[in-house]
Amino acid sequence: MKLLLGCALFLILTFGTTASSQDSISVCGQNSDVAQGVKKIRPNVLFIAIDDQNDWIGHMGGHPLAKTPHMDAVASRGTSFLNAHCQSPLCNPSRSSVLFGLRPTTTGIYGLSPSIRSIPKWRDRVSLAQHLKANDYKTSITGKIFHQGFSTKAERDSEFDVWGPAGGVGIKPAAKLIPPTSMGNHPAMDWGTFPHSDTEKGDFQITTWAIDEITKANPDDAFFLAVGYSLPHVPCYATQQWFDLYPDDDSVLPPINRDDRDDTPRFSWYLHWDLPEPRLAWVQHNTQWRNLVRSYLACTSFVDAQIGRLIEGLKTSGRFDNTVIVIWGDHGWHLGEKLITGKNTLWEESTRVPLIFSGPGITASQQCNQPVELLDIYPTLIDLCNLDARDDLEGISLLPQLRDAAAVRERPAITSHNQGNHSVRTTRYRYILYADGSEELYDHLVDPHEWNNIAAEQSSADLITSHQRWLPQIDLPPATGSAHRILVYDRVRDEAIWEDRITILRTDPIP
Ligand SMILES: [Ca+2]
Ligand SMILES: [Ca+2]
Repeated sequence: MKLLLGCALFLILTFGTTASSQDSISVCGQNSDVAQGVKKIRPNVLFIAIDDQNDWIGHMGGHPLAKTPHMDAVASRGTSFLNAHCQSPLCNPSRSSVLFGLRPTTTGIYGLSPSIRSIPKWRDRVSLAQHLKANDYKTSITGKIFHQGFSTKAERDSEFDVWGPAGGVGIKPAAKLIPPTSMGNHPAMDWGTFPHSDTEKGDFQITTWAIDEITKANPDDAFFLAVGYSLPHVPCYATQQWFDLYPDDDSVLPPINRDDRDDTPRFSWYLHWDLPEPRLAWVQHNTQWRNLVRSYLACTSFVDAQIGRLIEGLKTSGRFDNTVIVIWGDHGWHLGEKLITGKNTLWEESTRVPLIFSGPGITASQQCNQPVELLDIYPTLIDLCNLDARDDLEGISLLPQLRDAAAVRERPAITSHNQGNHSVRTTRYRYILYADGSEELYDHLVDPHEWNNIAAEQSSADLITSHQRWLPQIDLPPATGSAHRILVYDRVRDEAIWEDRITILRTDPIP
């Protein structure tokens, strides 16, 4: 009884304190610290990234048939941000932004290369994991968290304490399941089902490792466990049971507008000029559209089931109540909308992602409709873990919204893709400015699919001005060593250079 009373007093005394920490002790099975005579709780953090996961998550409503009961349960127990957006619609720049707290326009990282650590200015930048480690967290990683690997053990050790399996696709079919795709027949451009077991998949295996890591975690240590799922990134293979969740007919297809690109600037094509991801015309011509959509949905449900296993492992370990869970996708994915598949656009399909928080200090059963950024994860976790604030992060803590989803957040969500191309997403609108000065404006109140570009309408002028004031103040050219998905525009010559190899002229036919 004395112990229980002590615990209750401890909880009363410590909730919401901001004192800095020094010595770790274990009180009542909680991770805690003592500083200046004040004790405080240190929650564990389960940090779950999903590669190329768009808004096709049950409770987000991005696809009416999407089945993700486990993520929906996490959302019900916490706060889900329904208007959350990546800072770049591509793996490396988006993940660099999340993990290091910087916009792509601040680092110049827009492509799949370089890694942020190879840029001298950011070589010693303290990442989210390093900041937690410096505050006595035990940090563990498995699966795809960073886009790039690290070549030496010393480099890996400086990023995380413990490295689990890298995960990835796992078992693959003997040959591609779909016909050769246009634009290079990239091996990753594949999807469908073939005879295999869920246990042979990288995402299953990293989950097993992560559960074991939770189970054996020292109860006196707070842990930061980063688990990065590689699906539904292509190649998106799933076993038949996950396909069976979705009808094998055209009811699974997302709504599209055949004339959708008639009112988007020509420059919008430049952002995805020559990519491995096939266009809608290709998947339709090759009767692959429905197969791709079902494969993507099947993989999302499979990943959701792995998240269910993780949560179950957390509950079994007894650490569930003192663990902050954050689930995020690094950027979205088009599955036919705007006549393309893939990412590399500034539209809703590319930028909108799941962002869900649950755990201690987070109000349950909340959905927040205000625009927020993945960049906000770093400062939010600092607040939720009761760490000292940092003044070098470009995100804003979401703690006010995690307490009350209606708390006002003035700044919109900004997404950039190469220098000069930006989207500003407010509660109601999306404004896009391209490097050549062309623009788009969408009113989500009446146009949730962003089909009707109203930028040229006279009544839009004031709205455009009000959105433009949020454009990034710093807008760097690509960092040295940039490659893959890099677009550079010369305004004087009106020429765009794609990938350092293709000069795009105003008159070139769209590929
Ligand atoms: Ca990705
Ligand atoms: Ca349109």
